[in-house]
This record gives sequence, structure tokens and C-alpha cells, in this order.
Amino acid sequence: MKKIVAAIISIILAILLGGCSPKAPSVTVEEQDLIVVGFSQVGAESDWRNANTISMEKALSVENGYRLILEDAQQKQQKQITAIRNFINQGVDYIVLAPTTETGWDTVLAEAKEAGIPVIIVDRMIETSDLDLFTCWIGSDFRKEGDKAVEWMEDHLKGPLRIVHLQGNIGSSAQIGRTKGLDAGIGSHEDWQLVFRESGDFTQAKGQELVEKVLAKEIGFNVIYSENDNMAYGAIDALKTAGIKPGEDVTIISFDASNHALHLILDGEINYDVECNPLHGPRVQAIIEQLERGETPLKFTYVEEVSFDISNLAEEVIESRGY
Ligand code: GYE
Repeated sequence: MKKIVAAIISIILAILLGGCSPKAPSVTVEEQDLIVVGFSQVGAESDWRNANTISMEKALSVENGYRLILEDAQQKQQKQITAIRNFINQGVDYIVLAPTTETGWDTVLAEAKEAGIPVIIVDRMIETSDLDLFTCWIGSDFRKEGDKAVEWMEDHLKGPLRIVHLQGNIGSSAQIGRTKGLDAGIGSHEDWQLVFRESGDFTQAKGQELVEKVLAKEIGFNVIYSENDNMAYGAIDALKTAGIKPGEDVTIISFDASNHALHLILDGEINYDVECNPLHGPRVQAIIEQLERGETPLKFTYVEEVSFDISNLAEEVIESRGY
């Protein structure tokens, strides 16, 4: 907080000085007054991720009193570990981690703890036996998201179901939770059959590639359960090229509910989409402000999320969704 106040004072001073000096200095916030945040981002694999990055950049901006150091890990955990070590060496004030996978963080987080740098985890969860290794976590309940999808399938689809399952990045919370939901659904329905399962790494290109592979193998299917929207877009392209109607011949279930996906629901090409909210920037900012005031934020915060099919999708929802 002290730093935010100092930043504001320097802006005011700069403006005042600028007003009476012949050589007006430009309005700059003193570098040393900013709260420095090192953010290790997963990558740029999806629309969700890009919206998440923009949200963080907007909230942790210089105008708001922050200097954000953003490192894109290209979905590689090793790159994240290196980024965190660099943040520690630079002596940042806070580290924000959006972890690729759940496991493998204990050593580097112990190093951050040793250096006295609070670590805020966003989006996906980590698996650790020592909860003191991070300050708090904020993100989605991915298992609940998977359960919602299964519930919708139970209510809207008639078996037998032959399901093609496009998984996200293996070992990530989003993949683990959404897969567990589907597995539970398959386990409790005799006429639901998993005919194909592979990871498309949450990318559109791989989603398309996988469905092309399924089509080439002539595996019959009537449902695609895609663990994010971008893989669903790729899957839809592959189906259309093969003369198959997405949403009609094949039911498409997806996750994220980003703007384009909501349009595809209106077009009848995606049948059901479970929302996953990427706008964590202001949430992280609020947590840092709490910490600056010496308060203790909640250890775990789950974001409220909804889901859409054609029956509950209003135009206003799509218009108001900027991602
Ligand atoms: O669903 C996907 C992204 O972890 C919630 O990662 C996030 C997931 C999101 O690449 O699109």
C-alpha cells in the first residue's frame, strides 16, 4: 500500500513540477515505488490464456502502481521453474504462478519461501504436502466443471454414446478435473463408451489433428468432449471438412465459454459449454492489496461459474463477454 501511495505522490509531483518548469519532465512513476510482480504464465495456447494474460497486464499496470514481469513458459514446467528462480534473483515483491501441471513445485517454491517472497497461485492448482509453500490460490473447480458437462449429457442425450475425448495438457488441473468428471459419467452409464482419448494440449491445431486422425481410422462417434474451446474449434473444422455437421451429427461439449464459442452455440455448432473465467487480474490485485495492508487473504478461492446451451444463452451475455 505504501508503495501505491508513493507512486501516486510521484505522479502528482511530476505533474506539478511539469506545470512550472520550462523543461517539463514527462509524467513518470518512480521505478523504485512500484510493486514488482513476477508472473510465470503457462503459455499462449488458447483464447482463455490470452484473456487471462491481458487481465493480469491491465490490473498489474504501472498506473495501478505495479511493475509486472511476465514470463511465458510455452506450456513447459521447466521454463516456469527457471522463471521463478529468475524472479527470486531479481528480488521481486510477489510471485504469481499459473502452474502448467500440478506436481513438481516443492523445491522451487521452498526457494521462494526461503527468500521471503509470497507466492500467489492462479488458475490451476498445485499438489503439495506443504501448504505453507504458497500464500493462497484462486481459480476454478475443474472437477465441478466436468460434472456439469456429464449432467447435461445425461439430461439431453440418448445413448448409446460413442465419445471422442480431447484432453488438455496432461497433468494440469483443468485436464485432471474435466477428465475425472467424464470418467465418472462413463463409469455410471453402460451405454456410454469412450472410443478415443488423447491430449490435444488445449490448442486448436491439435484438436483438429486429433479429430482428423479419428476420422481417418473410421472410428464411429457421436459425441466430442473437448476440454477447451480452442480444441473444439479445431474439431469443428475437421468435421466440416469431412462433411459432418457439428452440433447435429455429432454433439459438441466444450469448456471455457469464450466469446467465439458462445457464437457457435447460437449457430448450433457447439451444444454445451461450461464457463471457465479467465479474468483473474483484478482478483490477484485485490490479494496483493490485502497483503500490503498486512491482512491474510483466504487460502483457497473458487470463482463462480455458469454454463450455456442454446436454451439459456442471451445475446447480452455474448456482447458483454470481452474474451
Ligand atoms: O480451459 C484452457 C487453457 O487452465 C483453465 O487452460 C485453464 C485452461 C483453459 O489453455 O483453454
